[in-house]
Amino acid sequence: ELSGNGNGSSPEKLLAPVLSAFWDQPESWTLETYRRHDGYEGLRKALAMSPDDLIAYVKDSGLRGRGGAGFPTGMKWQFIPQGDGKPHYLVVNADESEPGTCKDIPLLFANPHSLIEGIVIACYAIRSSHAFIYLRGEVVPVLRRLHEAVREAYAAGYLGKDILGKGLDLELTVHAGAGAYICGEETALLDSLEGRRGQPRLRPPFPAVAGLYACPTVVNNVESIASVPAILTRGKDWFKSMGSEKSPGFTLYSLSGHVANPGQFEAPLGITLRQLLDMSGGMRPGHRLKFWTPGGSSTPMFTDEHLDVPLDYEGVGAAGSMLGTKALQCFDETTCVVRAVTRWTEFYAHESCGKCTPCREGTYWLVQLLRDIEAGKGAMGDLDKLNDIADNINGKSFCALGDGAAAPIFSSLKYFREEYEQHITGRGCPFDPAKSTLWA
Ligand code: L3W
Ligand code: SF4
Repeated sequence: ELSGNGNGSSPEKLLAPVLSAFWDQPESWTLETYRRHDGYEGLRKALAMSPDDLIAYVKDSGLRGRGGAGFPTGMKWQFIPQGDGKPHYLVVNADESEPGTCKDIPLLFANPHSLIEGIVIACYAIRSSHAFIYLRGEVVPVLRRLHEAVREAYAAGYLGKDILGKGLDLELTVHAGAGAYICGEETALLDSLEGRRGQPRLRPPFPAVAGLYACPTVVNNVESIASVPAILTRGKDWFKSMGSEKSPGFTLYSLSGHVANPGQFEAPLGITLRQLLDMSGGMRPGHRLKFWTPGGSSTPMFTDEHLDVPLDYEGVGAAGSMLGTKALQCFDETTCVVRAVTRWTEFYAHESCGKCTPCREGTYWLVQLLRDIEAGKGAMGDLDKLNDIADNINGKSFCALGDGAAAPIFSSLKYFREEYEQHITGRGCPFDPAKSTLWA
């Protein structure tokens, strides 16, 4: 793995992993290994501060949510009202399901104690005595490992009553979801956790005001919370020395697709895909980049023209997309863009929760049109129809899933309209699926 060490952003200096620092060590997931790498030292520092000072410290570090939206973490903690007499909850969103996104699950598998330590710190800050981890249900080995890490943390006095003799009590519950993408949306996740069908709630009120069991709740992504202990042990200035002013720190980038070495690469925010490819071995031999996603399929796609876009919230935003979950799915020239977009759209149609009409009906129509075009049964007018339907989903749906479904349609038509037209005039797909390993 690559990562930033705060020495600047030239690639050769990006060589000190943080969250992934000891993933390659035997039994990296145990408490013993974690303690050998400053484990739970951040908690000691946190408990020496007042909760308010701790929130201010995390806010000052500039840490932003790693689940897709980039919302400032300290600010979210600060929203939790104090002295309201209600229970407060922390809910960790570990329902990682966005196509291409694969950072939280490996992090939990290799280093679960970084999350548990971050949870204790966050709960101290927001005065919560019960936290939940909502884990994607399909990943049973991760669930087992997480249960074991939680058991270790209880036995060592990092969870339970009077943590580290500081009078802090905290229960941690691990909950496995049942395999619905929509349960990664924070309010659907809360409904699911409460035992109901997972469907988004109207916001406002945001979870910070009325979340789990209608009580003030912080919902944070796994990577956001797991990043907090290192900020405390190494200091907020160290964290701010990486990345850019508005997007400071290090992060996990997930490289996948037609790359020589797929996997997690830890580096400062603001690095470019060109730098990441240079350091990781590039595209598969003999092939070139055609299109890619900066943050999973819900973020508008980029092309090889965007290789030098800084991968931070501002840089990617200015170039017309979103940093999202930093899931860099790279496709080479053997890939049919229509086929890739069809596959993603089938995913959104399948995962649409059905609550609102634009998304429920629109994703279904998009799939019908895309399948026809890919099969050589499309008409030129279908391209405007695709745009029109996506336009009626985008910004008019109840939650972000709808916007996510529209993003690949708009961006692929923007950059590859000719390829769609080729499918229509040539009455079929001009690509040979056998040449693209993705369809094997
Ligand atoms: C209190 C306010 N809280 C905002 C909180 C809000 C939430 C956070 C961000 O979607 C994106 C989405 C996906 N008072 C508040 C407030 N908050 N205003 O801040 O909120 P928001 O609405 O900007 O985003 P979101 O609903 O959290 C997340 C994109 O991420 N995405 C999806 C990734 C999927 C996964 C997965 O696989 N599980 O992470 C990828 O790009 O499209 O745009 O906590 O409560 N005034
Ligand atoms: Fe459900 Fe889709 Fe509407 Fe979200 S946008 S509430 S997933 S139907």
